[in-house]
Formats: sequence, structure tokens, C-alpha cells
Amino acid sequence: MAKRDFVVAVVGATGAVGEKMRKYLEERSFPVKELRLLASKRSAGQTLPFRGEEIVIQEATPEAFEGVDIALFSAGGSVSKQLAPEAAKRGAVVIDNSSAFRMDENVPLVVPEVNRHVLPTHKGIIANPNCSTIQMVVALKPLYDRYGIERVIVSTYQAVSGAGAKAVEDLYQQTEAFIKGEKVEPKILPVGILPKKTQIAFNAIPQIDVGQENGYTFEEMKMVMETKKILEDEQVGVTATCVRLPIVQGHSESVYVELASEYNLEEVRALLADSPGLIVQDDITNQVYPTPLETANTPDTYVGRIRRDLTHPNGLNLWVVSDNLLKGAATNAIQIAEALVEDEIVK
Ligand code: NAP
Ligand code: 3JM
Repeated sequence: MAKRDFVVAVVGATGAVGEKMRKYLEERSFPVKELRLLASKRSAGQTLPFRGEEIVIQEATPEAFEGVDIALFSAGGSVSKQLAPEAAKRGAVVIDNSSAFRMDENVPLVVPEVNRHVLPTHKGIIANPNCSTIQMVVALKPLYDRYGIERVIVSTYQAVSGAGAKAVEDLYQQTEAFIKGEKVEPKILPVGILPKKTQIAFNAIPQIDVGQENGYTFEEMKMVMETKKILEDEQVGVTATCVRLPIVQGHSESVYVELASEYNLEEVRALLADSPGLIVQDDITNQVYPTPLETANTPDTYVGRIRRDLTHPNGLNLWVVSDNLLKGAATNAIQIAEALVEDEIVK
């Protein structure tokens, strides 16, 4: 139980993730004394509801963090780079959803079920991993602890909401235009800042975030680097292919894991079913498996299609599904805040 209530700021309050943060702070009864909703100048003066009251959105400036205990950032990397140190300087603990600080050695990268023990090492900023990494490590951690992991080959099936509220609007517009036989004019995807656009309606786009010199996208390299950091093991091999699909909410992943030792499939199923934050839905003969549509708006990670690789004694295939805006972003961030309070790291 918290000994007091906290001043909490949400930066990017008008965005897809910020909206879920506000709702989830209310639903989980986080001990909020004052909620400060921050966004760009464009939104300043508008209001959003919280616990039955309308809160006026303020422009995110360094001064807006005076008196803030916990600052949840979800306004993109450049806003985090500019303002997270300002918030920390004023005494706030920052939980940052962007990729700006994730690989910084002074910044813990945390999924509470997996590596809560690193939270006390923070120096003012804590990073929330990428959505695709979070759900994968929730499923990998119990396997890593029991058998060790040699390598992981992952392909993702990612929802459009991962690219923000405007990308979702664009998916609806494209879909409507396509069905009416009108010209489809993609505006955002694959990457907002790149000039060339690709239709997402009725399509699959094998690019999430910018391309790299090594042929991978930044999203794919986030999965590689963040997984090693969270498992605290540079020897775990990870290779990823990240694909955007015309799904609104919920990322899915086909995860192939080569364990470091032989395993018993029933033991694996029991291990996963007993793990915090994981729900096993796995019975192919009765058509039981998680889908993003059916698990959206729930905070857990789901695993199904648990089966042996018939060509390798230590190979295991999994299908992992979670809501990218919840466990992939807002829920994980607020679970970090809850752990900070529970463990009296923020007092
Ligand atoms: P979004 O729907 O596009 O929302 C962006 C938010 O940022 C809006 O509230 C916007 O406010 C605000 N913003 C933009 N420029 C700003 C500025 N200069 N100062 C202050 N606020 C500003 O995006 P989203 O999907 O919610 O994602 C937001 C960020 O969260 C992403 O860019 C990413 O870094 C991170 N994210 C992380 C994960 C994860 O896996 N952990 C998942 C998704 C997103 P206005 O409405 O005023 O423009
Ligand atoms: C998810 O800096 C930006 O414009 C945000 C890009 C972005 C990120 C990121 O790199 O922070 C969009 C969506 C993420 C993420 O979680 O890595």
C-alpha cells in the first residue's frame, strides 16, 4: 500500500498510448493526487476526463514538471530526449516509452514480471521496452530460467495502432476508399517521417521503423538489442522480421526458440501457464489459440500453438499475442510505476 498519493504527469496525453495511460491510471486506482496532462502546444487548453473531472491539457515544457513525482512519457523519441532529463532534474522519476534511452547503460529497461530487480538502479529515467520486445520476453523468461536459450527466430504481425492514432485513422480511410473502389492514398505508413508511403489496407508491409545499413529495420534491431539487455545475456541470439498488418490493436508473433537443453513439452506448457502475466490458450484440435482481436483491451500476454520443432530436439514454436497499447506500452509503464511504489523506490 502506498503511504501517500503522487503527482503524475502523462506526456503525449492526446496520443494512442497516452489515452490508455489515463484510462489505466483510473481503472487500476493508482494513488494519483494530481494528474498533469501534457502534449504539444496544439492541444494546450483542450480538456480530457479523469475520475469524472475535466483536466486541462498543458503544453509540455521543462517548467511543467515542477512538483511531479512520476512522469510517463509517450510523445516520441525527440520529446523524450529533450524533456525527460528536465523532468528528472526536477525530481520526477521518468518512465519513458520511446526508444530514446533504452540502450543507455544508466537506464534500466524493465518488464516487471521479468527484471523488476533492476529498478533500484535507476538514476531518474527508466525505459519501457518496445511493444514487440515486451510480449516476447514475457514468454521467453520462464523458458530461459528453466532451460537456457541458444537463439530465437521471430516474425511479427503488428497492428497499425503501434504507429499512432493518425495511422489508425488512415487505415479506416484507406479501407473505406478501397471498398468503394476509390483511389487509396496512404498518408503515414510504413514510417511517418519517410516520404514514400505504402497502402496498409488489405496489405502486409515488411517495414516497421526506418531501415538500417545492415538490412534490418530499427524495429527488428530493437527486438534484438532489448531482449539481450532485459535477459542480461549477450549470448542469446535473436533474429527478427517485423511486419505491419491491417489490424487495429494487438501484436502477434511467431516465435521459434532453440533452447539450450532438451525439454518436455507438457512441462513447457505448465511452466508457461504458471508464469506471471502469461495466459496459455493452446488446443489446436479444438481451435483454441489467442488472436489479437479477441485479446485486445486486456493487460496480459497470451501464448498458444505450443509445439515441437520436428527437426531439432531443442526447438520449440510459440504464437505470442498481446495488446501493443496495453502490455506493449501503457500497462507495462504503469506496472513499472506500481512496482516503484510497492518497492518504496518512489516514496
Ligand atoms: P500518437 O498517437 O501519434 O501520439 C503522439 C503524442 O505525442 C500526442 O499526444 C502528441 O500531442 C504528443 N506530442 C507530439 N509532439 C509533441 C511535442 N513537441 N511536445 C509534447 N507532446 C508532443 O503516438 P502514440 O502511438 O501514442 O505513441 C507515442 C510514442 O510512444 C511513440 O512515438 C513511441 O515513442 C512511444 N510508443 C512506445 C511503444 C512501446 O512499445 N513502448 C508503443 C507505441 C508508442 P498532440 O496531440 O498535441 O500533437
Ligand atoms: C514505437 O521518435 C519517434 O517518432 C517515435 C518512434 C516510435 C517508437 C520509438 O522509436 O520510440 C514509434 C512507435 C516506438 C518504440 O516503442 O520503439
